[in-house]
Amino acid sequence: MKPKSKILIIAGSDSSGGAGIQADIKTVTSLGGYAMTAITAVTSQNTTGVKSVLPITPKEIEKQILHTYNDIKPDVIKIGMLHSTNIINLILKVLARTKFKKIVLDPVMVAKGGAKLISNNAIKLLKYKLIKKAYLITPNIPEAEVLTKTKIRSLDDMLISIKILSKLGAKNILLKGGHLKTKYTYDILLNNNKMKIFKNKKINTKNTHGTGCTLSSAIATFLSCGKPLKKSCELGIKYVNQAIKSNLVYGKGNGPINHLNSFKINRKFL
Ligand code: PXL
Repeated sequence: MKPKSKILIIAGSDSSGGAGIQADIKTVTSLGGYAMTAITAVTSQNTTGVKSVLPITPKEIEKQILHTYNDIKPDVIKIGMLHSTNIINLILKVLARTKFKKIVLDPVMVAKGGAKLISNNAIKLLKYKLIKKAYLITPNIPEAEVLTKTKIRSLDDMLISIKILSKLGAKNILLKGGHLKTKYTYDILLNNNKMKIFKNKKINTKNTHGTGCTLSSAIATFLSCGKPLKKSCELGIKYVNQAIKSNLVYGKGNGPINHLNSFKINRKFL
């Protein structure tokens, strides 16, 4: 099978394989895309928590991006964990010098076990400089709370928060509602001043490590092969839900989802 499109992933490595660049590559590949990578940081972690984070130098990240990009042009860029102001400044510099078509930015802040994956100053830079460059941002509720300085406890709060987020300049926003303690999960897409709410039955499991990375990579893959934004989000959410439903139960903590539980979707939709 020949890949349908090419995606460059700029993100951190998760040694446990459930989140980060490992989740991104698995997602893009299982949905029929070609994954390229620029690693921003190496984390040592397992399902019970993060042991350490080693940032890669901006110079090395720049080389990974430009050397790859100058040879094989990606259709879409997915950005995940960025970690520091140095790394975000580098990404801003690279973006100014290249013609990336579409950027899907997952504003990664905290790992499932609570470890911080980005510094406070870097959050400011992401908020005021990088978000503007994105075609789509995919914050979850804790990330949206930080970015909007509001508390989100309900679907109504999400609707208020997404409007505040839109002032930061991203073209489109998918606010993910999985952290709310509701029977259903509500994910809201704001696109051209129009809201679309994706409502899905919540799957009761602690094994959801890497869902955010997976969703943004799945959406990036669907976009990269020409699907419209709303359809890409709908299919991305379906893919993640299928992957959660499989319930692998690996490890003692918050285990990974099953990226391979998707071939049905692949055949049906791509
Ligand atoms: O899920 C957010 C995330 C992103 N990137 C890396 C991670 C995690 C969570 O653990 O490890 C590298």
